[in-house]
Amino acid sequence: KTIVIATRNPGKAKEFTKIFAEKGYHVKTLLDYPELPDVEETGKTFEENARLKAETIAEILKQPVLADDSGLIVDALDGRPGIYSARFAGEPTNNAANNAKLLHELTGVPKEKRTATFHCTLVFAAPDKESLVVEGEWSGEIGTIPRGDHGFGYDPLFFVPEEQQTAAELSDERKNEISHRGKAVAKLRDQWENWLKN
Ligand code: ITT
Ligand code: NA
Repeated sequence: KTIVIATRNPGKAKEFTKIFAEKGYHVKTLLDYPELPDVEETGKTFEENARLKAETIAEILKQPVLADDSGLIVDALDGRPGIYSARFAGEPTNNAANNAKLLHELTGVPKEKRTATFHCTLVFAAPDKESLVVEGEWSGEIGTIPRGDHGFGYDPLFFVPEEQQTAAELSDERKNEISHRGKAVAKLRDQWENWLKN
């Protein structure tokens, strides 16, 4: 059993590989298909961008494809970087520069105003089917110093009050249990095998 995920983000690829391995699926990502095009994310919402990625690649491969569009919504920044999280500090994605820019923009903002939410929209597309869409969110606070070396992206700055740790200090297993992506995958699990059959 193989599942194709339309991502070139190595951090996402690693999380999905682990999540689906537990369900008996082997994950392939676009890192395994270097010949496939980069899908331009021209949408205005997470769902539009996830649809673009999943539906374009499903059409090319003629098989079911899952895509993830995700990002960090920071309240003190009126929701930025949001759908632009990967390219906050410019293209190509530079996680260190993104984190530095986030800290810089929050200079002087007190702890109680540093609330933020990770969002994940997953779209599962297959040729000649209406796509399946699920989402998950995870609330936290933006710290002032990066902590931890697990995970990827903004994880070292995303403090989770319930755990008293940043997302990058959590084990990979724990992050997958409680993260925006983990929650979205849990919803998908309830629906996708039926959806694939119909
Ligand atoms: P693909 O489109 O190829 O999947 P991408 O990195 O461009 O890769 P997105 O457009 O969905 O994907 O951008 C998501 C960005 O949001 C990602 O690069 C991180 O900066 C951030 N992000 C999403 N989920 C995250 C997580 O679990 N931990 C840390 N940062 C995350
Ligand atoms: Na992207």
